[in-house]
Amino acid sequence: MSYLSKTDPEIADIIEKERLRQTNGLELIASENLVSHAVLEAMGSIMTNKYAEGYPGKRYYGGCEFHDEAENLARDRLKKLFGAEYANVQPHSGTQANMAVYFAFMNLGDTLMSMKLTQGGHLSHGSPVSFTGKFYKVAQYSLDPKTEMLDYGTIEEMARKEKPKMLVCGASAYPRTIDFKAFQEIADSVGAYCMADIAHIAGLCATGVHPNSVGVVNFTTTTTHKTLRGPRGGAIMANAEYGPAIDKAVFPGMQGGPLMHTITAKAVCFEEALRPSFTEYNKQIVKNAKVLAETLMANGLRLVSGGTDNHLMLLDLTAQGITGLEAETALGKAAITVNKNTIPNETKSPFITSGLRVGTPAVTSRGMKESEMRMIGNWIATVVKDVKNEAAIRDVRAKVEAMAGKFPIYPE
Ligand code: DSN
Repeated sequence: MSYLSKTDPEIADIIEKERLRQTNGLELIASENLVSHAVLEAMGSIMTNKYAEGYPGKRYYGGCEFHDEAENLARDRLKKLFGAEYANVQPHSGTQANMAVYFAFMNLGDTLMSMKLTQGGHLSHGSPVSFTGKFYKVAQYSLDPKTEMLDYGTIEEMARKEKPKMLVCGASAYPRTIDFKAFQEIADSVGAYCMADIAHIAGLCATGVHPNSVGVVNFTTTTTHKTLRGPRGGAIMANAEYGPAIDKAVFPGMQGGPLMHTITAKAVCFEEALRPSFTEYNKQIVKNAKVLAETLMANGLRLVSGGTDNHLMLLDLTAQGITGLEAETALGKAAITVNKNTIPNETKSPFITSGLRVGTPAVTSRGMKESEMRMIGNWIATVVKDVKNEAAIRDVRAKVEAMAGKFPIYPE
């Protein structure tokens, strides 16, 4: 920040405060992560200075030869990582990746079938407050009320009745394995397309820690900043036959100039993800999540579906008599960052909620392992069982900061 601190000390100070927050606390928001120095460098590079509307070899601006090289590398590395025939790395976000697939293969008013937001789905899967709920007819499936897991029989029944044009699988708060093959089979049986939004579990899918959706379902969309540990952005993968329609839907369909510094940083992230150490990292994310989940349950807390198979877990705080908002606030005071989250059959608003979503990607990036997860689980339990006990919260905060100090976010 040597330039910024001289030219704009106000902003430099804000960034420094955020650096300290990330350094001294524990980031347990399931959709967040810590990128490498190399990704940061690419994001902050002169690649931001260029317009490159179009695609490699067919741009609407001159001087794009090195941007072509960067975008080609990003696409090739992403294809290699997931075994995809086709990739588009231009979507600015996961929602825009989803939008491009819908725009490419659906007409306005067609039926979109997906998981309900309160059951773990995503806003861009058909919520009435998103364009998806306004442009399309939406049919939404829930989890099995007993197991709190996906019930493929019920989903198949609903698909037969609703006859969707697009069946969406993937979630933002589902702690269990998703059977992509089953979803594609259901879609095939009713003549629908199947799209998997793997934003949360992309790193797990790329490394075989969770089954891969690419090559199984028609379209796979993702973000690049969650378990993939790259810059904030989106991407789409599919079989080659779908490529031209998706390319057109992204540009010029819904975006203008691609963010070339982000695409360059995506290329860096995908190369990092191709290394064996990234597989070890993703295995550790899941091991850590399992231990954290067991520790929370051993402390008497209820987890939706009774555990986790992936990087996240969902706490149901109903028995504690507190809301997700109260728990998030109390844990925030203890320097543990989490987010309140709706749980299946939620009775409260999305701003209050009865649950908390907790994930291990960022703390695993810092090198924390099972023993740290046991401590973190016990600290979370201490706070959420007694959210008004300021002395106990202060005590947990001191312990959190001491542990965080041993795991720097950017060790030299
Ligand atoms: N906001 C993301 C998450 O936290 O899961 C999804 O878009």
